[in-house]
Amino acid sequence: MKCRSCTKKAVINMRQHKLALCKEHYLEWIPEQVERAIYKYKMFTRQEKILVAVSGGKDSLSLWDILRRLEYPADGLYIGLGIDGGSDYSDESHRLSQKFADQNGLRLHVVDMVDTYGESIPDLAMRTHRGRGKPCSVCGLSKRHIMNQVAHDEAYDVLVTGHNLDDEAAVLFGNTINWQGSYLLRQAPVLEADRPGLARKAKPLCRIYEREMAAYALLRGIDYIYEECPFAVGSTSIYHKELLNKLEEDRPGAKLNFYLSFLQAKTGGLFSPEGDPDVENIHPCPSCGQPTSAPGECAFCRMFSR
Ligand code: Q46
Ligand code: ZN
Ligand code: ZN
Repeated sequence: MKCRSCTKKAVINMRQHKLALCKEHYLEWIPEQVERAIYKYKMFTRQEKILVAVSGGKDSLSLWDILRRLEYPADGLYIGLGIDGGSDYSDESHRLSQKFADQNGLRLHVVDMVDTYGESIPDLAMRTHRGRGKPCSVCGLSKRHIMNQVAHDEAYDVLVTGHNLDDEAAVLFGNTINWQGSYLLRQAPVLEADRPGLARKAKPLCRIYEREMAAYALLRGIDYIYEECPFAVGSTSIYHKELLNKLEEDRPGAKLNFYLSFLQAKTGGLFSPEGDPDVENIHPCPSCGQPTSAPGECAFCRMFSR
């Protein structure tokens, strides 16, 4: 297969976009897509102070790389969770985050749970008995708290995370099958800092497939941690990702469509019927008298008056 932009051999075929690209054009295409999302959702500008949460994984390190290439000045924040899991998960992810920062002359803030709060995430979970043996709720809570704290103390305008489309679609799927109304309302590519002490949050990779991010990291030669956090194994969100991958296999683009249609529905007033143009414009059809939101005659009458 050939690259769509030149005649070289394509390194990736994205069925969902009907697009195949060579290495060179792919490495240009990804930052362009990210730039578009930053602009479209008004995430941040080059004049603002940006803090990227990095975990040592492919998404966050690639995001940092992309922001740098797009000339957005961004510092990093690494949170040491103290998770070992037999593979020194935390130490290794710290090492790779620091290595990336050093290689690129970037500033990395490091907050270590044990050094700063005296307890690792697994120990904290054991002591507080939250989450029945799984430390994820304690972990999520701590990460949110620390990210906000650093953003506030160091006066960053925006806190940026490497959530990709697969992450966002899985969260959306979970929230939808449980009809978590308030979570659905708050799920967005950018969340304004609507309370004092909270930073604006943005997810510039929200429209990029996980597979596309893995290809980017690989082709850019970014050294990242391959293992997932040992506590992620068997999680509901991974199960939801697998379900969505099955859907995507049969219907390329289904994941992207699921997420983007949700965003569109939200702006269109899905959660507030007052703002819904379909509800607001209802009037009796001048021919048959049935209520309709179509301009002029209802769709049925229009069909017969043609
Ligand atoms: S929440 Fe849970 Fe993750 Fe924390 S304990 Fe690991 S899997 S890192 S995104
Ligand atoms: Zn090409
Ligand atoms: Zn507090």
